[in-house]
Amino acid sequence: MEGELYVRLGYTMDALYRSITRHLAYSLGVVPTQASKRDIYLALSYSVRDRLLEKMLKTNQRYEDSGAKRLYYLSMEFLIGRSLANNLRAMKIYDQVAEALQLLGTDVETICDQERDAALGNGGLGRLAACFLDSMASLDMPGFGYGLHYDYGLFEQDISNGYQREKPDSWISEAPALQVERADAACIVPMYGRIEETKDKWGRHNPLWLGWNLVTGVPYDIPIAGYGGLTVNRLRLFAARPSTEFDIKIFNEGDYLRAVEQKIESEKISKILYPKDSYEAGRELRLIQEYFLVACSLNDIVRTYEKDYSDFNKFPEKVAIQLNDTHPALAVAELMRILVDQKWVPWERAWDITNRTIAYTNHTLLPEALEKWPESLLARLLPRHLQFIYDINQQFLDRVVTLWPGDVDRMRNMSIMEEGPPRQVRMANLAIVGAHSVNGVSALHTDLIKKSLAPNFFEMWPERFNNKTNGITPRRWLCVANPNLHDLIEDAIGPGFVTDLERLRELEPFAEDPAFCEKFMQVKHGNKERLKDVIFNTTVVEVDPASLFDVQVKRIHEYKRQLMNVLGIIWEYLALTEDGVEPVSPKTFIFAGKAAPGYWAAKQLIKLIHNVGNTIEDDPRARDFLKVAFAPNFRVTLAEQIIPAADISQQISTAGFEASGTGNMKFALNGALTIGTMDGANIEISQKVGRENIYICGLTAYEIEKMKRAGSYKPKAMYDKHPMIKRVVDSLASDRFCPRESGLFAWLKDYLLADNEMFFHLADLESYVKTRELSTQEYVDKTLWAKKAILNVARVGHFSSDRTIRQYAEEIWDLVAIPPTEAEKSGKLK
Ligand code: GL2
Repeated sequence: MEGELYVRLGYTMDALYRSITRHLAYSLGVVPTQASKRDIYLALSYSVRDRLLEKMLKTNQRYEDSGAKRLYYLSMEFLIGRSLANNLRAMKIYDQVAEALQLLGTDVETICDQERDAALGNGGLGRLAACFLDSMASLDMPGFGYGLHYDYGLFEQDISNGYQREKPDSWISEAPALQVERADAACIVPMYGRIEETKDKWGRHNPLWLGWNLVTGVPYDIPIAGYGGLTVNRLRLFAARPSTEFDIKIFNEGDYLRAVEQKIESEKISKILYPKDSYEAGRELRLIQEYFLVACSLNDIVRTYEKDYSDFNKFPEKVAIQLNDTHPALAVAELMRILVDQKWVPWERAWDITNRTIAYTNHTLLPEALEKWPESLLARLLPRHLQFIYDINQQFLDRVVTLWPGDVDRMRNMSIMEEGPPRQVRMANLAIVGAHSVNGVSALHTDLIKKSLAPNFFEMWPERFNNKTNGITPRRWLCVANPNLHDLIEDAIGPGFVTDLERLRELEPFAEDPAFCEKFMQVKHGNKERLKDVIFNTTVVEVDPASLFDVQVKRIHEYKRQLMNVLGIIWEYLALTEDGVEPVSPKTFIFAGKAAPGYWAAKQLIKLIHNVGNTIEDDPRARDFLKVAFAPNFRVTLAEQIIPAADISQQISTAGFEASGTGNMKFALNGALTIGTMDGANIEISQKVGRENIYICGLTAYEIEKMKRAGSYKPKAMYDKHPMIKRVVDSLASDRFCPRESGLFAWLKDYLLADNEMFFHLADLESYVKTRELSTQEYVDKTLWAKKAILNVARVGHFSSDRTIRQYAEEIWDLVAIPPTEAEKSGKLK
């Protein structure tokens, strides 16, 4: 029936060809023979959008008819990357489109390559949100994303003489082809102003929030196609606009410039994504952004609910709100304000509704990332919200006092307000108090939340805390990124595993099948060949696909320890050139990642990686064995090219610092072997793939914690005792890697030898280098390697974001799937 269904859906090659040429003519005004690649890309995107929107309307109708509960995922970041190829795969029209494009004299890869990444996120947290949207749609769940429509996404990274240079990413200048502006659903957001204490007609305390400024939130919808293409959900991104194009009053007063200024001031809110990963700058505009997201989203959520219900009794049964980190924690105060001030729900009742609706995910334990905002700023920006925060805190602390009378330390610790000066609002405490569920993102991370981050809260509400180990969508990270591996697996175990990833287990017997191993290694080699070209085109470094590709790609951060990787490379370089120890296989070390623009140490590391690479390349004794490449401008699209080509995946954060990691999962799914510490989800990955199929090194989180508490980490003693550690560290202090910029890396010696070196580089170095050696030795044994790599693929099905989302749905949201009707499936519905 598939053929007939495709005709009905307009998914045949003919229909798609017609649709593309029609859009070329009527949306873009060009004839096919004169169309540029960009024209064809747009025409194809519009053709896809037509079909997606049709399905989105039907999906929405289905949800409405069912009266089902809806989940809203509030996130400051959605790191979508490109959409076109993903949508073609989801709708299963990739091959038809490929044929249609051939008729237009081009090919599908070239056209998909025209798309710009939607880089509306920094890293793991934003990409997780994107994977979750994909999973909710693929599981037919009514789950929707809410975020901000930034004009500028994460900056583009250029490398100049080894230094990072940032360039603006004007995402908006090439208007994303998929989005639909929904001016009809715009909302008004108040901010600033003052409180007037009044009494209502019964003489009750009735504070009024007056004199605010207004900003308009204009939604843009991006359709999110589930696999199979029948369920299409939506990501709604809000752009800030002035409440009227120009303030007529100011304008009429003849103050044209002030009117323009006010317009610019409003639009500033959604101008740019803050480029810090796991870190908060504490800037006023950032808080305004967070509030703007919360206010627009809740307005939309409440409005949707009120279409069907006249009171709020059923709100928690029909609405679930997930806070992606503390960034949208003001939702707690905003929902209270809407219920109490606008809907006249009594305070206690409103609190019960709020608490049963909202859930919070913590994504990091890094102290600098725990958001706190000055009370004075909140008092100015959101005076009414601050009153709600005071009231919430008072009620909460009253309970703490009842449970632990006289325990002042505990109260101080748990309070939403932190004593000053300056007094601050602790957003994590607000989120924990306001939510019925608090979850971590890996087993270790959740354990650390309970034991170190929030032990008092855990003691008070143990049932509130739970774990949801992260996952990744196999649609993007296998089907789109590595189609040849996907096809090879499908040939072996049959279709269906893309939506049921545990089925990859059926691959296990193939790890012993020489013919399959051979094909598997061929796919890897093909991916390495392709990456070789990408690297050459962006760096002019020429890498050899026959060498071992050892990859570390992620944000540059001290805790992720790119520096330890570099120390390992220097170790191997010195051993080779000074001690005559040749590595058993030639190796290519591939790095990529952005450093936050203000993060000096991270930017120095980028320079160090380049310089070490250059020194090795200039050294005839070394260049045939070791190579270092830094691929610039890491983003989703580059990850899709690098990950399928990796032999080794480096996941070497200091244990206890990486909440979960998700790159680790993407690499394992693509048949790379992990060198990793016992941190985040690495621990669970090692349990699933088996300790013999992963290279674990370094101290555990508890060992590190113990050493920290005892003050027993003495890196200088390690340096004195271990000659090779000494040689490696001293080489940094010399000008060996910076002959033209004398003294550039000298600081690293002091850094590494300080007792308070937070990330334990030298403590783990020897264990790390030994583990690397072992992995290189095993790499040379191709049969052994293929077997281990295949077993990694076969055993990481657990880390599908479908599994994660099912757990959220069952254990936190109480959300059920609303699958397509028979009529939708047959394509007969009009
Ligand atoms: C992060 C964590 O650092 C990372 O370990 C985790 O995998 C992701 C998703 O849960 O969240 N927290 C954070 O603030 N960023 C992350 O990537 N930016």
